[in-house]
Amino acid sequence: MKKVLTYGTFDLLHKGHVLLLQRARALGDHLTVAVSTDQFNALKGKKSYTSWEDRKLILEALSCVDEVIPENEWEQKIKDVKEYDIDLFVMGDDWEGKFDFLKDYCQVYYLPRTAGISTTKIKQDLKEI
Ligand code: C2G
Repeated sequence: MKKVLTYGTFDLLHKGHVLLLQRARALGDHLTVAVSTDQFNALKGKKSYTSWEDRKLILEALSCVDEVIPENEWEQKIKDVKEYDIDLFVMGDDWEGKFDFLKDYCQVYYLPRTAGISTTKIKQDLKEI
């Protein structure tokens, strides 16, 4: 079984997130999604509208997502790849190159981001309604 792993905040889940997750899942047989906790988001300088528990619930409802785990810190990726027996690490290409250190442990693949949509854009557009 080819196991895929990806990370993200996935706040206000939108088409860009779903297309990333569907493409990631299609590259293997099992997709684990590490979702940034509210505490880690604060470290990333992000504040989610949706709590970690609710982001987890929403992602687990997607047929392309097999498992959701917490992302608590930047440094957990190598441990996660080993612990969850990951074959392929996938991220959107806004992260191109940033996680190449994982190539010592698994395949690393960056997928094209979906243009024209982001959680930040959604929040800004909603302010203008
Ligand atoms: N994404 C995408 N297209 C968009 C928006 C996001 O393909 N229009 C992808 C991103 O490239 C990322 C994933 O969806 O792979 C999740 O995006 P975010 O929730 O914004 O995640 P981020 O804040 O980038 O956190 O340790 C890694 C971090 O946790 C990544």
